[in-house]
Amino acid sequence: MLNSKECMALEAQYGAKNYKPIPVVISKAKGVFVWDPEGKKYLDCLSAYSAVNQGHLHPKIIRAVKKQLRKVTLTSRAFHNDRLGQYLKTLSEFTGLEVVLPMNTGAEAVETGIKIARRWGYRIKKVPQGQAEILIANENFHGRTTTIIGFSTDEGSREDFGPFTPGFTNIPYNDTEALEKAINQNTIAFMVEPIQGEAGVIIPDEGYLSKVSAICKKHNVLLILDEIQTGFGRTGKMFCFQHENVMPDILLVGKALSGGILPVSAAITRHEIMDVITPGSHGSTFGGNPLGCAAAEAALQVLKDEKLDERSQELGLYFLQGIQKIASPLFKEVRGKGLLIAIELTDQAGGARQYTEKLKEKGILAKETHKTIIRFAPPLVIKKKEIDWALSVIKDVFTV
Ligand code: IF1
Repeated sequence: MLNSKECMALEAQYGAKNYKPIPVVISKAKGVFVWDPEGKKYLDCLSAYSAVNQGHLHPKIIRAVKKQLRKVTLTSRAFHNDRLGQYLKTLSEFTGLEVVLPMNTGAEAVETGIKIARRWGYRIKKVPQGQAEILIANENFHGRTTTIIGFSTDEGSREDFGPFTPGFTNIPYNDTEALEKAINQNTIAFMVEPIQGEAGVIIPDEGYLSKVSAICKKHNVLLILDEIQTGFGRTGKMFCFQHENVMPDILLVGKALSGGILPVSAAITRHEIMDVITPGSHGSTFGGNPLGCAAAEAALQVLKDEKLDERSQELGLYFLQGIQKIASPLFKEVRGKGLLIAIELTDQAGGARQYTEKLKEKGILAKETHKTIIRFAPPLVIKKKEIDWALSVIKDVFTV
């Protein structure tokens, strides 16, 4: 078995340098904890960017996957498989929407949402060919494909990757007036994150989503919610839109949909919208594969059985208030919803990276975003006493 140094050296030599990871190698995980090859134990406060909300290697999900591994893993959609239908039913009922298009990664779900919306725009809303326009928020993060980064406002993500796909217009986030002003007769959709993750856990004003929803309805514009990061209990409800009693026209999900076992994502909508998708117009070799379906069905069951949305709400508030109480002069703001929490540091703090590295030394894995923001998003199965321990470490690291 390789030690941490050897693992990192191999990555450095043979891997593309598209990441700058915290210098820790994870070789084993269980629940909220991970271990490095030397046996050092860490509390995972990132959850693979909210993909392991159910905790690492959840026994019920692992059991379901193992069972499926003895039967069939991949059929392609050229044939039916005996897991897909039941899974689609479970997911549509779980979300309150009607019909699912299964994909793998989050970015693919986003691309799928864009394709559904455009076809709906031309065929149902009757926008002139080639004129469909989708509104997007500034500071968005929806993935890494060339189309998606084309409407990113983050230079690091898009620099020298053009030319980009036309048909997208950026507007300010958390600004319903800007939304209403930007809508014209060719606007088919507004795609938005209910909380902006990569932007630094930016929580919009209360009422934002419900106003957005009303504006979209009024102008016959589809509301596409990207809940790839905020979905499945992360913010204290199964979906972030449930905080405001709205319903998206198209819901995009991924990450924790499979409990972190496999890439499983989906675009979910109503029949009247999904019906524009016809045989041959979209698909994926692995999308809807029986192994992914088995993992996802079990992952959804775990969320329900263990009421992870309620846990997230309750323990998230406890964790958030605990960090706020530390009241370090290095904190500019501590904010969060459910177990999606961020500390924004003052400019005097000198950058977040030194603190994420110190946290790592003391046994907590968290990741900085945008130089001054540290995100804490542990698996939703975290216990109060583990949060208490985390709070003592955070206090230690930020005491000046
Ligand atoms: C990376 C952040 C998280 C997402 C939303 C779609 C996708 C993501 C709202 C695409 C993915 C990731 C990808 C990851 C970093 C990460 C992230 F820091 F960028 F913001 F989660 F916090 N919509 N988010 O957050 O999903 O195709 O990756 O499955 O390393 O790029 P994907």
